[in-house]
This record gives sequence, structure tokens and C-alpha cells, in this order.
Amino acid sequence: MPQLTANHLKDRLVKRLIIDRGIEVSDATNKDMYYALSYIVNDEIMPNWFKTNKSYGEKQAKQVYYLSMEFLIGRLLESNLLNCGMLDVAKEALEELGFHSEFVFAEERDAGLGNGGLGRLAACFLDSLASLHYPGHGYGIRYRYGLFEQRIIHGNQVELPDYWLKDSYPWETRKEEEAVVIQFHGKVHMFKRNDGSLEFKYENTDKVLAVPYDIPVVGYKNEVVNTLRLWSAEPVLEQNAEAMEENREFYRDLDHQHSIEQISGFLYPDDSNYEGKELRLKQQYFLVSSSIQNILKKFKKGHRLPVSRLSEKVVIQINDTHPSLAIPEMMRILMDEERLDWDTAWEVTTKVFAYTNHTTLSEALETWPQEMLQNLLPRIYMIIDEINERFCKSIWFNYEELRDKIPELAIIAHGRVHMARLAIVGSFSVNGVARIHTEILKKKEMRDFYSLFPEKFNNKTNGITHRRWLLQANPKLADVITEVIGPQWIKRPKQLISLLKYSNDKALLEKFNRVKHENKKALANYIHQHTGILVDDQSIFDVQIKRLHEYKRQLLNIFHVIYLYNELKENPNQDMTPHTFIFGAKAAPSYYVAKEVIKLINTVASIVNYDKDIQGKLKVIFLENYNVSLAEKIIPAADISEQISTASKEASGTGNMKMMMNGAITLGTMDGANIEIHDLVGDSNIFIFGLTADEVLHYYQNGGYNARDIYNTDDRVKRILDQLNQGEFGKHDIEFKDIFYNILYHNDPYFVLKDFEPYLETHELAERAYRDRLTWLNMSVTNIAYSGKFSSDQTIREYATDIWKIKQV
Ligand code: 26V
Repeated sequence: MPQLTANHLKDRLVKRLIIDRGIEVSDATNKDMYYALSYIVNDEIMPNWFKTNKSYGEKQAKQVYYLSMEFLIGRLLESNLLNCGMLDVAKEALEELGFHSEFVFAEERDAGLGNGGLGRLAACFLDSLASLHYPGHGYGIRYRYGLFEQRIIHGNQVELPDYWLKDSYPWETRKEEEAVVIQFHGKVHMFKRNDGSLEFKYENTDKVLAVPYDIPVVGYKNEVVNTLRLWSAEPVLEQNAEAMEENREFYRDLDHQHSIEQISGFLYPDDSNYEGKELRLKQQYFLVSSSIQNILKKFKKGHRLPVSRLSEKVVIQINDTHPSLAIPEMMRILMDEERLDWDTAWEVTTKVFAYTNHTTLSEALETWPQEMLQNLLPRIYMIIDEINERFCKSIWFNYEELRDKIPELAIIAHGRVHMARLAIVGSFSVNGVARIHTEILKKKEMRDFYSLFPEKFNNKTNGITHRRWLLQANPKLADVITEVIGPQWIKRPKQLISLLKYSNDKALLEKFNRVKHENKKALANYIHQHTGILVDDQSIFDVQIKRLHEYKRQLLNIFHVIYLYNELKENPNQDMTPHTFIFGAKAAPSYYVAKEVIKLINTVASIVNYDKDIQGKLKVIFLENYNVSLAEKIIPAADISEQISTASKEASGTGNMKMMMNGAITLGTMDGANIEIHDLVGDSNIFIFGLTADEVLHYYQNGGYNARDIYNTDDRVKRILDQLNQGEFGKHDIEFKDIFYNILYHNDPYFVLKDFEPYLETHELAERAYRDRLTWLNMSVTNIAYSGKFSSDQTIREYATDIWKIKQV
């Protein structure tokens, strides 16, 4: 890319403002500037996008397609500038024109097309694929409404619709000519052809047009631009004369038109509880049918190979079970349109698909009612039924020892279609997202499938893109690192390990200290502006940011805060390092318990933050509307990273990796990727506490835990629970009683009380360590040094070599 200077960019911005928006710089708002700059960046991206596509065609490279119902990409202007190598120049040009880059970037609305970990992982993976020159693309849905915007009103979560497309979105290109038709409902008729093969015709189907919008995925300073293709649902409007009557009919039924547009209307905001809603099933089939049609069309256009050799050029990763209908959809097209026989189609299909599992929580497992699937997708249902028949027969005849397990293995059982089973049977690879998670899949959750197909199972520990989460979010830290070890780590993040050599260098540790403090000041400012609360930037910033979920145990965290508050009230002069507890979390709108916890955190905050007795030693901050952009502000300022899920329940976690990379110390359980962080940094650079996964699973199986015993014997616990029960925190007596009951009457299913004491003790250790500044800074730098292991570049290399068998081009 030609080197662009700040002066050159200024000229272009000035011209762009006049041409596109008809205004001068002096009249331009931050938003005008945001658009002008975005279109200039687009001009830089477009030629490389074209070139990348062309080169994939010429080189006939094998492509990976990542199918996901969620891509949580956040804002793109700053990351595109970074990856194009224009970020510094752009900041300079903006400043010289009298604009703050931060405010200009903030004009972009987050593309919140995901719930949490799974969607953000997909976004990090796309960044790594492009940055490593891999031919890999995403397919998803262009939801008109992303994840709801959260407001906190009187301590309660209130959800507002996120109409992120209200203003024009500069990063997308509509590709109407590549639209495809998706069919729902209708009747399937079967005919015998002359050669004896079967032909299927559909009658009276409801047709929906899937129109792609492409978003460029820019590689880091390498001129690669891959594609994220998002499908939008529209009515099919025929252009020919015969169909006009049909169209007219159509306009008489605007409800129908509306129901079509609903398919890409909004992102389901629940990542905690599976709900068998037909609209969600429609969304899933809409995504997979349009994507598979498109993939096959491209394959046929780009290669002279027969479709029976598809797997030489195409591999498809399905992100959780949500897109697993892609498997029968591929079978349908191969058989009904490409005329392959069942065996050949099955051979092709099972060589193309790979499946990633992201949770073992039974509440999240997808199973669809058989009649719903049969009614909405009759032909797809027939195919699933046949896959199931053949699979069950093969167990019956080949695995006598598993015969009585057939009801637990069958894809269709007890009137429901089990999507994880379909995904395992139809894929050549099944992976978990951290070592412990994969082990639990193999030994417990998917044990029988593992015994049937041991060769399919493999682990791919998650990763995060260090470009967004370090270079972009924390440029000051990135600069210090480069000053110390040179810039090679940017292309090879594992080289961060060279920082270890300097982890005892006092002068250097001081530099790291200064950066952290500046980041904390910036966050303190943000907090002040958004909540009106002043926090002490010398206090420990203790951070828990993630979706609100019982298993993630925000409740344990706030119980600890209540305990500290109670202690301080009794003894206001006790020696305590000031603490700021920072929370960010959205609860699924229908998740009552989660919303109660949000209310509790906010209620505790409203008491603690204004209590003069405790002399400002404790502050509790709940930042509303936690999303990717807010994460970018919080993470660089974190001292302690709270990763305190009930062991065995957090598949991996990725926030843990982001905070580690920004020098926070993990305080957590032996769960998910925390275990791998612990392996790397060792006991002395992490604070581990609580039950292990084996212990948790043992209690679930054998009993032996009684929450009430702890309530009766630990005064600190009793005090807190009684405060909840007696309405000490609430405006009404009944407020928070449910939390009390949930713990004592459901025997504390997430072991909050059981882990409470070790949690307190570990916090005390952490506080002591924090007071010893040099030791703490050494721990912090050690964590940064080892964090290169969790760059998604590493993860993507492993997917590419072990599963996808694709090459860098
Ligand atoms: C689940 C469901 C279930 C009901 C229907 C809608 C819906 C939508 C999303 C999900 C996602 C749950 C799975 C998930 O996000 N898992 C998280 O994946 C992260 C990336 O692998 C991982 O780091 C987290 O530990 C894991 O909880």
C-alpha cells in the first residue's frame, strides 16, 4: 500500500466532506468526519478486496467457510485503519483538522450481531484468517436489530431495541445479483426417474429471497481482504408478466411480507436457555440454505471438478449447533439438484463439515420438535430421518454394546430432533474450545459418541486477536512492549515471551505501571462521565465483565463486596487497600434470576458508593450496556480479572485471555481456559481458588453438599443471606428474597456458599500482593509475556492445519 501522509489524508478528508456531504471542515461534525474517513478507508480496501478474490480464483485455493448465527464484530473504522497501516496517520490528520480521533471513532455504532463469547470468537477468527493470509470467510445474518441496548433504571435492566442500521453503514456492499431463494413449508412430491433414481419436487412453498451484504475483513498490513457475507431476508418479487398477479396478491397480504422480513429482523438475545421458537428455526435454515447454495455456486464457477470432489476445495466450520441444518441442506442439494446418490452425497458431506461445541450446559442444548421441523422444512426432515435411520441401524449391527443406548444417541428421539447428535454424525471433526472442555465432552457429555468416533474429537483452545485487544485497545502498552522487545511480536505474538527477561527490571516495570495507571485514569473519567461517581484511580480495579449467568457467579463477587462493606461498617478504620469493583453484564431479557443479580449489584452500589463511613475505600460500579467497544475501554484498566465460574461450566472464556494480555492478574477457578493460563504462568502469577471440576461433578452425582450447613456455621455468610432475606438492601421487604431462597432451598446449585471462604482468602492474598508493587508488576508483565499463546492466530493455525487442511496464500 502506498505510504499515505497525514497531509495527504487531510486533503482527501477535506475533498470528501465537500463531495459526499457538501460541507467544509469547519462545519463538519464528528459524524461527518466518521463517514468521510470511512469512505476513504473503503477506497483503500476495495482494490485489495478485488485482488484477494481474484487470487483465490487463480490459485484455486481450498476455502474455509465459517458458518455462524453470530458475529460480534463491534466497530470497524479503527480496526480497519489499524490493519491497513493507516491508524497513526489518521489520528494525526484528524487532530490537525481539530478533531479527536476517539470521538470520531465513537460515532460508529457497534455491530452487536452476537450475544457474547461465541459471536466474538467468530469475529476474532475472521481477523486472524485474513491476517495470516488464509482463504477463509464468514457467513451470517444481517440482523436489522442487534443485541438489545441495556439501560439501568432504578437498578433494573431495561432493554431497548438496537437499530444499528439507522444511519447508513459504510462497510457493507449489497450484492443483489447474488441473491438466492429459500423455500419453507409446502409439500414434497416424489417421482421415479427413468433411470430408477428419485426426484423430489416441492409444491406450494413459501419463498424468501436471501440478499447478501458483504463486509470486508482486512488482514493486518498484508493486502489480504476476505469477506464476511451477511444475508438479509426480503420478499421475492418476480419480474415476469405471469408472476405479476402473484405479486399483486402479495401486496394484499402485508402481514406476510412483514413475516418474511422478520427472518433477519433481530438477534435472539438469549444465550442461556434454549427455546424452540419457530422463527429461530427459520433464521437457522435461512442462514444455512443461502450459504450452502452460495458455496456450491462458487465452487462450480471456480473449478472444473465434479461436486463429488467438493471436499478438496471446501471445508465448512459450523459454530455450535445453530447452523447444523447445513448438513441435511448439503445432502438435499447434492442429491436433488446435483443428482448424486445417497452414499456419494453422504461421503462428500461428511468430509466437508466440522463442528465446534461451545457449551455443555444442558439448558442450551438445541432440540427441535419433530413436527415443527417436518412442517417448516419437509424435505430437510426426510433427509434427517434417513440419516437417523442409517445411523441407528449401524449402531444396532456394528456396536452390540451400544444397542440399549440408541435412544440417547438417536438424532430423532422422543419426538425431538437433537442437533448436536446430527452435527456429530454429519461432521468429520468435533472440537471443544479448551482442554478441560474437550475432556468433559469426551468423558461425559458425548462419551458414547466418542467411543463410536474417537478420531473425530479434538481440542482447539480459543484465542483472541491481539490486534484489536492489545494494539488497538491499549496502544500505550503496545508501545512500551515494542520499546522493550522490538516490533516482531506484532506479527508473532508468541514473542511476547521475551518480556520475561525484563520482568525484574525496576525502571521498566515502572513504565508498565505508568501505562496501567493512565488507562485507569481514562476509565475513571469514563465512569465519572457516565455514572457521576468518582473512583480512586489508585484503588485496585477489580473487573468482572461477561454475560450475566448463574454459573458465572457474579453473585459470589457481590457477596464478597457485601462482606467487605459489612466489615468496614464495623471497623471503618481498618487497613484496606481501596477497591473499585467494576461490573459489566447483560442478562437475557427473560432470565429472571440474572436480572435479580443485576438489581442486587446496583442496589449494593447505591448504598456503598454514598456511605461516608467507609471513607471511599469501596466503590461498586455497574457500567451499563456492556459491549465490544466498552470492553475495549475497561480491559486495559483492569488489575484483577474475575473468572469465577463454577468449575466445569465455563467452556473456555475469552475475556480471561483479553485481560491477561493487558496485564491483569486472573483471580479464578480451575475452569475453562483459566487452567491453561495457570499452566503457563504458574501458581505464583495467578490466584486460583475453589472447587475443581471433578469435585463439582462428584457433588452433582453423589450429593454430600449441604448449603444450609454453611449458612448455619459461617457467620459472614449468614449475615449476608439474612440481609437479603430481611430486605436490608431492598425498598420492599421481598426484594432479593428470591436469591435467598434460591440458595437455601435449591441447595446452592452453583456452589456460591461452598466457594465463598476460599474466595475471600484468595482476595486477601491478592490484596497483599498488590501492595507489594514490584511483585505485582512482575506478575503483570509475566502474564503479558505468556499471553501470546492465546492469540487467535495460534488457534487459527491449529484449525487450519489439523482440521481444515488449508494453506496460506
Ligand atoms: C446458546 C444459545 C442457546 C439457546 C438458543 C440461543 C443461543 C445462542 C447462543 C448460545 C451460545 C452459548 C454458547 C456460548 O456462547 N458459549 C461460550 O463460547 C465461548 C467461545 O467458545 C466460550 O469462551 C465460553 O466459555 C462459552 O460459554
